[in-house]
Amino acid sequence: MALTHLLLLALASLTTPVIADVREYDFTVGWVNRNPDGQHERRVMGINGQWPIPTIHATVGDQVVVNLKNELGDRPCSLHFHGLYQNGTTHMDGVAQSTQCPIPANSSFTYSFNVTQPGTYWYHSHVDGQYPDGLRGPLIVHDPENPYADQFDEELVLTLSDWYHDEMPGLISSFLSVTNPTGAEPVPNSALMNDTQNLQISVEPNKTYFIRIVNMAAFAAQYFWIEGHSFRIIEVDGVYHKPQEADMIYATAAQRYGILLTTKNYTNENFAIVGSMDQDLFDAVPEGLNPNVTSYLVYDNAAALPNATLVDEFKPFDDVLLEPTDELALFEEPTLSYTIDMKMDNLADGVNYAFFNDITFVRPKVPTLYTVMTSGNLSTDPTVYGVNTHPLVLEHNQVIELVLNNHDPGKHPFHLHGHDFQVLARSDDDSGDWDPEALRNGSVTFPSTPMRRDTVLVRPNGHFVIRFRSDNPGVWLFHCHIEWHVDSGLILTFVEAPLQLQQKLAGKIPDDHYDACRAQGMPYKGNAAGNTVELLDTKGMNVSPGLLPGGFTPRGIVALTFSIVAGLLGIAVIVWYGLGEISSTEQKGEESKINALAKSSGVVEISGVNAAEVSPNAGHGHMRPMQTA
Ligand SMILES: *[C@@H]1O[C@H](CO)[C@@H](O)[C@H](O)[C@H]1NC(C)=O
Ligand SMILES: *[C@@H]1O[C@H](CO)[C@@H](O)[C@H](O)[C@H]1NC(C)=O
Ligand SMILES: *[C@@H]1O[C@H](CO)[C@@H](O)[C@H](O)[C@H]1NC(C)=O
Ligand SMILES: *[C@@H]1O[C@H](CO)[C@@H](O)[C@H](O)[C@H]1NC(C)=O
Ligand SMILES: *[C@@H]1O[C@H](CO)[C@@H](O)[C@H](O)[C@H]1NC(C)=O
Ligand SMILES: *[C@@H]1O[C@H](CO)[C@@H](O)[C@H](O)[C@H]1NC(C)=O
Ligand SMILES: *[C@@H]1O[C@H](CO)[C@@H](O)[C@H](O)[C@H]1NC(C)=O
Ligand SMILES: *[C@@H]1O[C@H](CO)[C@@H](O)[C@H](O)[C@H]1NC(C)=O
Ligand SMILES: *[C@@H]1O[C@H](CO)[C@@H](O)[C@H](O)[C@H]1NC(C)=O
Ligand SMILES: *[C@@H]1O[C@H](CO)[C@@H](O)[C@H](O)[C@H]1NC(C)=O
Ligand SMILES: [Cu+2]
Repeated sequence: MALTHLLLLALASLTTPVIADVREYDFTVGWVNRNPDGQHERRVMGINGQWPIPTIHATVGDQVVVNLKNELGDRPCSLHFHGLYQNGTTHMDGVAQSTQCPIPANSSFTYSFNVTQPGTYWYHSHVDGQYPDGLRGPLIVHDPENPYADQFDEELVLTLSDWYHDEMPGLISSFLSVTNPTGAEPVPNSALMNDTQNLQISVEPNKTYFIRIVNMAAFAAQYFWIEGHSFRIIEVDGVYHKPQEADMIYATAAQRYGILLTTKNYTNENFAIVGSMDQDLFDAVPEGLNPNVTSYLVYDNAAALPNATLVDEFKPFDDVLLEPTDELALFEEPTLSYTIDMKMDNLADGVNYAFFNDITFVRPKVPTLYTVMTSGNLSTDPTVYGVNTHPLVLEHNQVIELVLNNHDPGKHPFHLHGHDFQVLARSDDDSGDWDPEALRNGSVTFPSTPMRRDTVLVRPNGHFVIRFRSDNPGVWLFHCHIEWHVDSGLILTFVEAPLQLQQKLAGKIPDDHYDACRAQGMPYKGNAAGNTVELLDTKGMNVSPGLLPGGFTPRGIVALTFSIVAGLLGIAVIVWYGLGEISSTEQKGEESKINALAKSSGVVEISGVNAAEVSPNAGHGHMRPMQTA
């Protein structure tokens, strides 16, 4: 009897692949002083007095619990676990004013979720453009069933980052300022590898290392290569792909690459590992900036550390060429295809903002998830979420296609929360908008097993086409992962399967989440404006500043600024101050006043303000409902 019991137990343990663990982390977020580039000491946001902050480790199937205490003193924080699907736990996604209220100073908050996907991820603050001040670190989900497990001996984690000597709040206010009408982003002071420079990585000959590379930058993509070595890419953004040989990769902010590096059988040389920030992203490269960071692959401690050799041309591997290991086929024709035209432009406060279909993101008063939970069957009406969250309500289990046309000369890495997506097409620079005609006449075909990841680059004045399945009810942002553009509004909100979400989460959002709102007097019920009675009445919601009178270009603003400085256009000064006062994001209405002022001054040319841009459904003008196949 006892024997059979034991036998059964033994059998059970053989057939149970993994025993789920609870990985519990107590994180006190506070300030520490560091000087990671050796040029400037500053305070950074650490955890438990540590910086770099700890790496979160888990195994597929584990439950991760993070007990967070905010000891930043004067500001809120939050943690987002980048790339994790949070399937069934969208309230743990960590996005202030989307899935929770920011965690106020001197309070605690618990994140708890199950990890269902293996791979290389990271975690970071998702409030007030805060993570570049240091609150970002790797999150690794180990995989007992890694299909490439027999091909490597050891694992290493290597982070890339850009680095600023100044703190974000000051940088953001000068970036989003009337004195920066072209929206020039602050340029980082240096590049880091593993939050330092000149890191020595000791390796043994004739071994294969699985290196998990995470770019945690605020802004800069990095070209990355290892002198004298090529490597095989096997993972991007947590998704295994069939091994492809590469000499160099291009990792945008928020992207991850898992590579297999086989060391030489014998050598007494050491090799430079180089990261080089993509300076095309910078409007102007400051004198003396070193965009490069070097580490060393050390085979022999006694040998010299070589200086990196300059390369003339960057020829990174094209990630779109990868094929996922699971061979997941191209999703069927979408039930919803949404075309996003993105651009940068100025609003009436003179500040340069970023737009998807003429909408720049402004946080709602009530976190969008809480609006879902308290709006009953009106949760399927985008109106309740407020125009400036740019809500797109998705039905459950549909194929969703996004076509993004970049009407900006910059590169942008776009990230979707709660999913990875198939990348069907991604154009070169300056190839203009996606032309659906090209599909019909057969000049473009989509790959049959498209590459999948959660963050993808769009090239200057180019486009991409991606698809995902709405199989994860939740509130998920889609946004550029350049932190400056998050601050200037390059975000939209997917409200995915809100009715199913209400059922799944009923009674499941812990009380400490609501406490965060209560402690700050933030509403957590009703529509975007906090109206719990008339859900379709969003009066009082947060909106962006009004439109700039037509004809006002950034160049015009610069010219005007100079005119003011020169004191030549007295009347323009009046217009200028008139404009400058309208900085509140609390309702428009000032628009007509600006137009009147502008008209009467005769300084600005009026060329027709597009009223459609502020209508609540403006964002839906580009939605192309499609026949279900
Ligand atoms: C948090 O506590 C610290 C130390 O007790 C105090 O200086 C600070 O003002 C508090 N912050 C807030 C927002 O209450
Ligand atoms: C997480 O996994 C545990 C079992 O390991 C399960 O009891 C719990 O319901 C899961 N939570 C969610 C939100 O799926
Ligand atoms: C990089 O830093 C992480 C911790 O942030 C550490 O776990 C890892 O070992 C470091 N990698 C190398 C190659 O030293
Ligand atoms: C390299 O390692 C492999 C096993 O991984 C072994 O078979 C081979 O002999 C080694 N070669 C040298 C030159 O050490
Ligand atoms: C290392 O040795 C293995 C077999 O021992 C051989 O297949 C491989 O080509 C060698 N690699 C290099 C870089 O010399
Ligand atoms: C690297 O460059 C520096 C300065 O350019 C030089 O002093 C040093 O000798 C070089 N090191 C090697 C190993 O060539
Ligand atoms: C950084 O590296 C690139 C590529 O090798 C090179 O072109 C550039 O001159 C380097 N810049 C500095 C300041 O060393
Ligand atoms: C919405 O819900 C209410 C009750 O909560 C119900 O009376 C009404 O019929 C529902 N409307 C729709 C369109 O389902
Ligand atoms: C297909 O349409 C695209 C876009 O309209 C056009 O550029 C291309 O030349 C056409 N190709 C063929 C084979 O007709
Ligand atoms: C979420 O879980 C459901 C099953 O509960 C599954 O069908 C779906 O594919 C999952 N979605 C994601 C993105 O993990
Ligand atoms: Cu961007």
